Amino acid sequence: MNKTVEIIGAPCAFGQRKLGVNMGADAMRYAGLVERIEAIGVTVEDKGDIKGPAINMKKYRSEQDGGLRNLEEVTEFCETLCNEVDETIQAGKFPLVIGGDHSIAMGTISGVKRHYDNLGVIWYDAHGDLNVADSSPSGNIHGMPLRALIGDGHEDLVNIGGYKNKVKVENIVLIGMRDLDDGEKKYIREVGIKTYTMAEIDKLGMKTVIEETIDYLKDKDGVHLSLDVDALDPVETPGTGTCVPGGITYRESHLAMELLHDSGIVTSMELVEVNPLIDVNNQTANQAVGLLGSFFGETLL
Ligand code: Z70
Ligand code: MN
Ligand code: MN
Ligand code: MN
Repeated sequence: MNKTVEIIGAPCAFGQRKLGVNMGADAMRYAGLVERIEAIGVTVEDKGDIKGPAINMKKYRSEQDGGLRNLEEVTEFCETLCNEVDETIQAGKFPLVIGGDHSIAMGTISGVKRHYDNLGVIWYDAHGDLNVADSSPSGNIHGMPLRALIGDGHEDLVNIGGYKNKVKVENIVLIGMRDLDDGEKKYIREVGIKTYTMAEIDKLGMKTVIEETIDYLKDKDGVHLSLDVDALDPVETPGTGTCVPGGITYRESHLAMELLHDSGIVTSMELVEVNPLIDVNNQTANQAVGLLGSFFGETLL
């Protein structure tokens, strides 16, 4: 990485119901994130945390907000984040957003997309995050960000940053899928999103999955990597709110980060859903920092 990496903390928990994910950014700082990237010889600046609305976790799906939880808070958080990310890219720096729950991707990518006409997105996650209110089993907005970025869902979410249609379906690669809701499966098949479920990862191996992903996105003018730690297997990586067994290993994830680093195609990144209150000895944040080390060019020899 020859650019300065600018860390933006996004302590948002409004996209789901488990408090603690708002402490994910600090858990990664405590795990040595800045020092780890500096040790590679990359310049890092920590911009600190986005100032969002005060904690106020609603326990209900609001009829008024189309069955969504904390719509106003998520929207406000994402609007602020969008502008911060925009500013970072304008300053010629690489934005590394650390969450926070995955609803923040609507803020990150809305800011990123202002700078690219044809943005590719890698969604490394157990989940598709492709719900709209009607297909959502939970009303949790962290299950909806990718769909809102495509242009479907509540108007407030779709229009974050003051414009809509940020991500084209043909520019997305889903990796790690193993907990898709029925409406999401139907949608993925209908519009034909490039998808690597756990079955494909097992059959092809992570090396081929990432090589094919790089090849698929190589002509885009920018690529955003959105890494939800729940893509990883909860036996190794338990500190996240929606654990799904049968996931990607820490070691496979390292390989993915190393190959993406070597390709040089990724132009922005976020790492989300680390929840230190659910974790064991901060090991999930430690692993997240390890993966970020590999992503920014750490080598074993
Ligand atoms: C489910 C929903 C989800 C993350 C869980 C789960 C969504 N599909 N996303 N954890 N990061 O409620 O929409
Ligand atoms: Mn600012
Ligand atoms: Mn997610
Ligand atoms: Mn997930």
